[in-house]
Amino acid sequence: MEANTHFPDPSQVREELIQKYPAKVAKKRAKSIIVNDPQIIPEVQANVRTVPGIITQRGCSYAGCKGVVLGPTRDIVNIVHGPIGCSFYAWMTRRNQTRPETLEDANFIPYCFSTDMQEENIVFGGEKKLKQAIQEAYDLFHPKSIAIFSTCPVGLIGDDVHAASREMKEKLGDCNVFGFSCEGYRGVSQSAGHHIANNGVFKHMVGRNNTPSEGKFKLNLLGEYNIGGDAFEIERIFEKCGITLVASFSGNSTVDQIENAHTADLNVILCHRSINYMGDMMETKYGIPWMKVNFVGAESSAKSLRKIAEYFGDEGLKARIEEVIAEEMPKVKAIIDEILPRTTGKTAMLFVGGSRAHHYQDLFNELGMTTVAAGYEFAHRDDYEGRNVLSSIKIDADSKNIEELKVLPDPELYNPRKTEAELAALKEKGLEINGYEGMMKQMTKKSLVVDDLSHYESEKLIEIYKPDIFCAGIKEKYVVQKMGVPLKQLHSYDYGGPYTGFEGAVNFYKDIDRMVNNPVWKLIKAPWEKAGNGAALEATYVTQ
Ligand code: CFM
Repeated sequence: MEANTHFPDPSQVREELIQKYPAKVAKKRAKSIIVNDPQIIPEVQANVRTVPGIITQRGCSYAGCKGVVLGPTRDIVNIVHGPIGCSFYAWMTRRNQTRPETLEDANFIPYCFSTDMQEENIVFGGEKKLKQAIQEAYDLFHPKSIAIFSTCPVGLIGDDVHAASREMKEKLGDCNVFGFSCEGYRGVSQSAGHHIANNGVFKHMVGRNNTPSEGKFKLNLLGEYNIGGDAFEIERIFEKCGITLVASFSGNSTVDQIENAHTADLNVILCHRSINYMGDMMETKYGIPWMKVNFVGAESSAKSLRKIAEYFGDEGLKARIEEVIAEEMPKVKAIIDEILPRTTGKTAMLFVGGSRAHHYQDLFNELGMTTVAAGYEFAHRDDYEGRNVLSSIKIDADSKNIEELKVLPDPELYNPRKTEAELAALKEKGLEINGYEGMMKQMTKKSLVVDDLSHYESEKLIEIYKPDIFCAGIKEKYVVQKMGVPLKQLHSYDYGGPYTGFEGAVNFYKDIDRMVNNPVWKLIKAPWEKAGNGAALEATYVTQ
């Protein structure tokens, strides 16, 4: 795509963004605000602590572990060990959908399990209460698995959730109980929680069920959490193509699937940030290669399917996939042809967690729209610059805090699915195995890349660029819309979705068309605009 020349000078924008900060803060933020060059990708400061006082978009380690990775599996009872607030705000807020096969199948997603820690538990310890909670959940539901999530006070008072889990697992006999030390403060963001979750799922779940899985082309879908039904659409496509989905980590998934995941022959990774650890660990222990794919965008979906076919190297599968693409694409094309003239030339900004700021650029490209600025809340340098920078990433004290599992090939189950020669041949064909090129390579020259965007910076960016749409989350939504710019929630999708695959692409085109072409935005005046230039705005509050 052509470089965007009709936009403000990004170097100047960068200066403007940091101008108001104290010198020390400005110096730090400057390293995370980068003018892109896809040819010579500059270094982005990422995965470092947010400066105190700055309003960040980030969440916590507990959110990444409990909410993101473990939350979407429907038949695990996820007990939060902590004060009730940590559960209330984590309860069903991510729109991860699930579809039990029968009405009798376990589905605990609508429930909210908490030990409801009180002051007494903080002073005298909460392990007794935790064990009681595990027993109560078991008696009520008889789940296959119970997972325990530590909130901040648990780490502070030293409750041993692992010992309590072990004890209860032994006592109950037929329930797999395991704990996570995912206290909110464990890392600089929810990214730490992803890593902790990957370690726990790998240690306590994957490999427990060796029943061979059926099917000729068996894969796991890693890093797809079925927000707004995304996984349902991918499942539909796989089924049509004759691809067997052994397990999904973890949208629309079950305990049995994850425990059996090591019987698949390929891992495809959607969200690299949250689950790449699993891909690497499964490769080392079981010999299953992983491949980065993207099912966000119709073209990207077709490309990803072709990559899968190439990996399996089966002519029948290749032909079937071409048939499916040929069947699905005309429906997509009919819609995009109608919408494209209305969206072409418009601009977007994307600031979401760790993957979508990259993936959704494909859908905006399909709409003829340019992403002028994008960034992640909590991703690492490899998600920006590509995995080839992995060896040069400095491991700081915060990262050291998170356990790196020592993984070895399994003496019985290690079975390299491809020989070295086969892998080399695939590489030769342009198939990147265990690789990810990151977001910046795909973005235009002189677009702006901002890591851990602050609230102040987001307002400034909008003021300067006046984008046609801003993509972020609920915390940003109404502030941005009051500035007269529509905000699409890319975490929860507002009330929409699915946005993956072919049907998802159509949904997205229609939703974005409705948003960027709605005349209502021109009628909105921000409070300061209404007050007139220079008029001071005051907060109003009630006093007694
Ligand atoms: Fe991966 Fe996600 Fe994302 Fe993420 Fe998230 Fe999410 Fe996200 Mo919200 S796992 S990194 S921690 S794609 S919850 S489904 S939307 S910030 S960009």
